[in-house]
Amino acid sequence: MLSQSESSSSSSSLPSTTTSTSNSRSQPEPEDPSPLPAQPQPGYDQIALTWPSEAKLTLDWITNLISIFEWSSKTLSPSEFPSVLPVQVFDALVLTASKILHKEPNCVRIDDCDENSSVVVVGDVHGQFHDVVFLLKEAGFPSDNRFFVFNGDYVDRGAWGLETFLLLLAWKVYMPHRVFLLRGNHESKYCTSVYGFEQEVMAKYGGQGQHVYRKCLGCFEGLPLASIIADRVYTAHGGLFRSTSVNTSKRSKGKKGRKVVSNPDSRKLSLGSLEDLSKARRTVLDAPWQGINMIPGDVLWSDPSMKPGLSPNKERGIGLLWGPDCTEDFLKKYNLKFIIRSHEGPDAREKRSGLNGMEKGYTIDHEVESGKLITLFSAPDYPQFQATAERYNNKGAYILLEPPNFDNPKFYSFGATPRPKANAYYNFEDVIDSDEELDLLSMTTASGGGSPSPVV
Ligand SMILES: [Mn+2]
Repeated sequence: MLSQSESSSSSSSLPSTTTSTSNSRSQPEPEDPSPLPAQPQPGYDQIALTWPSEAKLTLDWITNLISIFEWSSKTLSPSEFPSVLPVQVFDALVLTASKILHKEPNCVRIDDCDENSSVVVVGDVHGQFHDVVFLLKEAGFPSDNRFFVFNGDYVDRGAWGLETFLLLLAWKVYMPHRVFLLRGNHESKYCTSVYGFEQEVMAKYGGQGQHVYRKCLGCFEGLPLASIIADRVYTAHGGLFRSTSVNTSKRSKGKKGRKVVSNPDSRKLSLGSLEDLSKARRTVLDAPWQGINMIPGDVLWSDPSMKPGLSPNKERGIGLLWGPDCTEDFLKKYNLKFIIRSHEGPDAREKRSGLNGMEKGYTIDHEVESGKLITLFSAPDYPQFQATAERYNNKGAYILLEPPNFDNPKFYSFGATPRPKANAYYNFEDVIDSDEELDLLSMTTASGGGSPSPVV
């Protein structure tokens, strides 16, 4: 094994080993060329992927996609990407996946796992394609007996967001009831316009870039927000969310007997229910930060706190902070044992006093009577591009949930896979490292998504 596992009850002990990987270099070095999927010659259009008839993807099709993307990422310039993934094949893949995703509920329930099954949970991967491939090979590919839940943030910052997202969509199409892709805050118009994915798409598809980018945004809107695994584990990118039910005590009778609803902003925050979550409108380009449809913003952007209660997440400018009491209330109410959320890498954790760092790829944030809150981050040596010479050298991690109850998580940490040289698609020297201090003005002007929701 390249990595070690440990149970959650001894989370502070074992260091992870990384015999085959390196995360101490400051300059990524290209790997030796891997075995080629075909014989790419000058004029490599013979290795262009084709869409199978009746959209019947196979394991061979996906392993070929991986090989081709590994090869193209180290051999071709970004503008040559359509020669391996023609826009027609992109269209077919994204359309097929979008149809499946849009039909899923806001909170997908994974309850057909049995005594022969395991469930792998994955945190942020941020365009680090080679690390995702390593993770999939290490954990084992999705199969009838191996479920995968990805907690979002597939794109941005890393140079291969498109390859990463398309690979995961291919798995979704191939095994729609085994692979679950949840939305992250970066699967949005605002984030992708600031942190590189939009520029990556334009560099790779040129004149067809706007079309490709729009199709990706449409697909992002279909991604579900949360999952519940085996009735024991809740997962979401950010985490918990507020209640939307009207608090009747806040209503009072007006002089002429009309009901007066108090200003929604002054309404006291309370923890939302799974019913509230099921009713949220998730098909928004950007999660609104005000108005009546606040749950998507909470689920995608919130962070845990050591301070009890629910409060606005002022650092982020959107979402909530929730305390251990809220974790306990949520777990107890739904008879759950774990919350697994993601969203905070080593850069974000560096600035959060009272919470552990992200060196191992995961942290236990709350330990309460009913269970625990875990943060899981799966992008090692993150961010790929960094203005300072000193790197975080963080490991990524994934979690394995096993029968009989799927509520005794095993943690697997792993180091970074060598990356081909690549240029960043955003100005990483100017853009702040984490998502703090969300620029609400540019969010509003970028897409209108931040403006108050329309009346529904
Ligand atoms: Mn995030």
